Amino acid sequence: MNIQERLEAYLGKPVSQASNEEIYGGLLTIVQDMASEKERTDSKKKVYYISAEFLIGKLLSNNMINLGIYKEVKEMLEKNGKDICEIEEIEAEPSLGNGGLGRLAACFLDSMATLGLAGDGIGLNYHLGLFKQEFENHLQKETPNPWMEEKSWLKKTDVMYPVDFRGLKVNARMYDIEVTGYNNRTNKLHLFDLDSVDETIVEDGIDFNKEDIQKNLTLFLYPDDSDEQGRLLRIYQQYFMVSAGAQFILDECTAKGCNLYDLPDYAVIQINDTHPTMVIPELIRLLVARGLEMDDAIDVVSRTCAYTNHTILAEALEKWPVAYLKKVVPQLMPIIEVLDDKVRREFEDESVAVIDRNDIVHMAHIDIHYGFSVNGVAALHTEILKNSELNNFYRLYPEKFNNKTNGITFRRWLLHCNPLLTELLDETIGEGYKKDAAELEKLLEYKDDENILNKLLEIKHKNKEALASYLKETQGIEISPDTIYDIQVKRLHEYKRQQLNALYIIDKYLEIKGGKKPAVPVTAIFGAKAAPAYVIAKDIIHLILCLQEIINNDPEVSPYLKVVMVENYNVTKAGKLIPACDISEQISLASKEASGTGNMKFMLNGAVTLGTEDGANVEIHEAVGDDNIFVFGASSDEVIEHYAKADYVSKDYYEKNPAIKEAVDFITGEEMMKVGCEENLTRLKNELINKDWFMTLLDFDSYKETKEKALAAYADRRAWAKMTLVNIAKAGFFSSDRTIEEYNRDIWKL
Ligand code: 26Q
Repeated sequence: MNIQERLEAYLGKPVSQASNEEIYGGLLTIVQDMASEKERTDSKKKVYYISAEFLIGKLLSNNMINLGIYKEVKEMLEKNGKDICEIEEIEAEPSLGNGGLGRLAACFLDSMATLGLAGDGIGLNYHLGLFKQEFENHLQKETPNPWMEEKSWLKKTDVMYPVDFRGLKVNARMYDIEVTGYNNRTNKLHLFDLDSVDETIVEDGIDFNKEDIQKNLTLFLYPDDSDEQGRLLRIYQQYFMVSAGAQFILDECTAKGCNLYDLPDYAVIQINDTHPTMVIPELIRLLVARGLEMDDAIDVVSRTCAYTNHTILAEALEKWPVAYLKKVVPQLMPIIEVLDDKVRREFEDESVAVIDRNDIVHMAHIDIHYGFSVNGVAALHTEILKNSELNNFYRLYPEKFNNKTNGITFRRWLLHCNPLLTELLDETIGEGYKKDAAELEKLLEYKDDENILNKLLEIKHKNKEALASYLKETQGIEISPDTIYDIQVKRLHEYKRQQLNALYIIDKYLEIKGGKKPAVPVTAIFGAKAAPAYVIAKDIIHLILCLQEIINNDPEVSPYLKVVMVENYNVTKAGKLIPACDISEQISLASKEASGTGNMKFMLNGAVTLGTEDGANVEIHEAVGDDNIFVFGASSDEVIEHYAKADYVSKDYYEKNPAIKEAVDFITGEEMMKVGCEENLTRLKNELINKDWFMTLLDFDSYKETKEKALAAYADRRAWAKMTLVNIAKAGFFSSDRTIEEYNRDIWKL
């Protein structure tokens, strides 16, 4: 049976007479069947990538690409008067992650399956993904984000594990999602859930009763900061995940003949940041319960677990009060005490203790002492871990530390989201790059080829047109594809400095008002969710929305400058924004962005980076050379020194630099007060003048100067096309296939 016959057999009618919903349902079933008919990757040793987040995004098209049927389905639908894009729209996005860390986990699953490595994901089946963002009165409003519909990718299994909390026993049920590799076998993503979760307890917005664990355990994915009660619930979630996960791992391994002492020959557990760290004491507990001596159990687990660090922001390193752990998982405390004791007997240094003098458990310290590998996610990040943030540990265990620069899956971030560019690449350099990303370099041979350069410009223009119509349809905002699309999309955080971009926009607005018109008009596009409890981040969103209102409605300015804040930025929207981008804004304060992965997606799609020497930007800079990137700002060494000396005073910049003063004052000026909220804007302005922890004003001049250079460079279309080409050609290193090969070579050794 071909696909059409298969689909019609399912539908019981011709494709041409079926609704988009029916076709979606049919395709989902067929793809699921095809995936489960595929052979599973298998080997004695297996990776368990355990993570509180898997930001997998919509799966239909991705799976069809990986199974090699996308083109056939697309053409079959066309023949029957149907549009594959409209069918994609039906699928709800599983937003089971906050941002970079969760999306990385999803890219890694794709690459492990593609490379034929036995590697399963273990996580949680949140009923509601990261909140949906709506804009109301220029403010972010959060609403629930359900994704599990009648037809979804989840397969309910009969696999259940008991999980004990203080005074409460529950059962974790395993759900599976098939992970298809590109032209290869499949792996699985195992998501644990509780049968008793009750979605009706969600009240107004995203509030809910936090007491009844049976009803709310896997109800929500936690946005990256929350209140007291929320934090307690995080411990419940984390333990639920690791306890069920650990039991599952032990079951699988013993079924393959593992005698528990040889667990490291059967399993390697990659711990994605500290969220799953309790898997270490939990595994030890389970091994002891199965008859191992404590010391043997600790030794076995220490040779099985490896830890990835994704952040150097001190406030993001998880620390749990002993009192909390006692309240939720008292059975782990004796083990954590033994782990602390061993460390204290071996090392005098208080700073490497597991439990500190204030009775706080440092989760990362457990990972480092009791795991065999510690990795950072970009070269600079790993150096900072070794030389400052985790230096005390590096001196104890230099051999454990290694770098694994992040990557992205080209199947989603090129083949799926940019079919025009994919086609051009296929015609120009062949299809080898789809399995061996380094082959993209073949494109360099064409860097003076007029024909290819023109085609790159044409493709970008078409992608910009497509984005313009999408934004018109979804948000009623009109933008012109003949302007420069300057895009900053990522979570909203002060360190990522959307506020720096906003200050530049104010400065530009004032210049245009003063009669200085830019040579090429610019469209500044943002997309960002702020954690609901993160006040200043929400104020920054408010600022951008007010600027959008003022600037787009000013007939004097809007022909030269427009601002768009895309609502509810998620994986799906990323797929539409990234291929249309000219300038990729990667402007975090140097030393703060561990890696970034959006920077890689933009580069791969032919955008030119405007960025600081931070995270993987440093490696992008190295790859493309000085001529194909715009770099600005204080270096990470300078920034680290400012923090050490505490000598950065933002007020000095505000008072001594008239352009800065004017832009900052504008935040609470007359125009803004007409559309915005005084409380929010005043708070934000004061924050910038009196604190500015992430040194926005320090980098303002250098940002402005470099951004002007980038905008001017755009005018020379041929030279710009060449920069675009070099960026695409050099993006191969940033394939997650390369990253995963390195994990396997250095850590997993499958
Ligand atoms: C912590 C406590 C309570 C609730 C939530 C959290 C929480 C959740 C998510 C803390 C952190 C995160 C996410 C962190 C993250 O996404 N880090 C990013 O990881 C990317 C992949 O390595 C990097 O590219 C980014 O630089 C890094 O910011």
